[in-house]
Amino acid sequence: MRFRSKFFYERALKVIPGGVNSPVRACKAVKSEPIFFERGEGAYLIDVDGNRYIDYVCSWGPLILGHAHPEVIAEIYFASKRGTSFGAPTWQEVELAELIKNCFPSIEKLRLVNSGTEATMSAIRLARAYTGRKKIIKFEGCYHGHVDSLLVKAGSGLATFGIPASPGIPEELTSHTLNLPFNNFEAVKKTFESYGKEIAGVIVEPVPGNMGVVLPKEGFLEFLREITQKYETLLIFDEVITGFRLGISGAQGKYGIFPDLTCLGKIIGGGLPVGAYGGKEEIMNLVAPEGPVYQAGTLSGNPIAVSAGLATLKELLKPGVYEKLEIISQQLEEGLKEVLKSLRLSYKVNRAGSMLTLFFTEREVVDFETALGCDAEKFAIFWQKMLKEGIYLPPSQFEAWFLSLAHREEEVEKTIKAVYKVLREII
Ligand code: HOZ
Repeated sequence: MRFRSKFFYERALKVIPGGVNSPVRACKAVKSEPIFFERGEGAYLIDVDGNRYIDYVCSWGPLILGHAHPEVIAEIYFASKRGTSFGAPTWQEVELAELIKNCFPSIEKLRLVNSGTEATMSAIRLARAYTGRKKIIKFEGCYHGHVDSLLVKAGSGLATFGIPASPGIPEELTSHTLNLPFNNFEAVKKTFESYGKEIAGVIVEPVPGNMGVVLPKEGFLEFLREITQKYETLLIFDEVITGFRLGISGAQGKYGIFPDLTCLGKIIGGGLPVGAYGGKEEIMNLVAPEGPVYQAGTLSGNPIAVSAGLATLKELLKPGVYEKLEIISQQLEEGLKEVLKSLRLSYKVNRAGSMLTLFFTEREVVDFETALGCDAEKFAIFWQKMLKEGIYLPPSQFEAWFLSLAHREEEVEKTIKAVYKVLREII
C-alpha cells in the first residue's frame, strides 16, 4: 500500500501544479498516482511507505552508478563542507571541463550550465549567432528540454500527454523550427534543398530516448554530418541522455560521427543539476565574455554538483565498466525477447547500450509515428502490475528504461520473471 505517498500527493496538489515538479513522474499516463520516494540504494528505490522497487528510471538517466554510490556521496559531502556556492570559478569545474574534453574529441571548449534544457537553448543561440541564420531542424519525437522554439512535436512529456505544442509559445518563436521525421533521409534532403542556406543548425538526439529508444538507421547520422557540412550548417548532438551512457565518448564515439556542438547533462552531474554545451573552439569563442553571445548562470559550475559529476566520471573511466553494463543490459534485452517469444508476442525491444524500451507494438519502431502506434493503454496496465511486482519502470511508453552498474543478474532475473508473469496475465 502507498498511504503516505497518497498523503503527500494530496498535500502536493494544493501547492504544486499537478502535485509534481516535472510532468511524466505524475504517472497519469499509466493511470496511477505519483510515488513519493524516501531513498535509493544501488539498483533499488524505497518509497515513503517502505516499499522497495528495482529502479529502471535511475532519475531519468543520470544515475549510471546506481543510487547513493559511496564515492559520489563522499565527494558531495566533502565539497559541501567547503561551501555550497561561490558564484566564482573553482578548480573542480576546470577538472570537469578537462575530463569531458578528453573524452569527447569533438569538444575543444565547453561551458557548464545547470540543466540539459539550458545546454540546448544555449547551443541553438550559439548556432544562430555563428551562422547568422535563423532556421533550426529538429526531429519529431526528439526532446531537447523545454526550450520554447523546440517544443513542437517533441517527445518525453509531450508524447506522454499527447501535447503537439505548448500554449504560451508565440508562433514567431517556433516559425523558424523545421520538424522532420527521424531516420528520414529524403525529408532532410528536401528541406535542405528548399531552405539550404537559411538553416543555422540541425539538433538531434543521436539515439533518441524520449520517444522510447529509437536507433538511428545505418548511415543516418553520417548523412546528417555530410549534409550539414555541405550547407555550412552546424550539427548539434543532444547527448544529454547518451553522453557517458553509450560509452565514454557518448553516441558520437559509438557511431564515429562528430558534431560541431554537443549538449550534455544528466550523468555529468552525478545526480545533481549540471548541463554543458561545447564544441569547436572557433564556435565556442563566441560565448561571452570571450565573444558577444550572452549566456550566464548564478549556479553554473556549482562546486557540489561538479564534484558529484567528477566522482561519477572517474568511476566510468575505470576499465571494464561499459563492458559490465553491456553484459547486464544484453541479459535484460535477451530475457525480454525470450519472454515475448514464449508468449507468442511480437512486441518490439529497442536497445542501445544500457537504455532500452519495450514497445507495445508489432511494428518496428523507427520514428515518432511508429512509436505512437503503441498500445499505451496496455502499457499502463503492464506498468501498474510491474509495480506490484516491485519493479519501477518509467511511467510512460515513450521513455527509456535505464540500467546502472548497480543492477546485477539477480535484479534482471527478477525483472524478467515479473515481465513473464504480468504479460501472461494481460494478453
Ligand atoms: N524529461 C524527463 C524524461 N525524459 C523527466 C520527466 C519527469 O521527471 O517527469
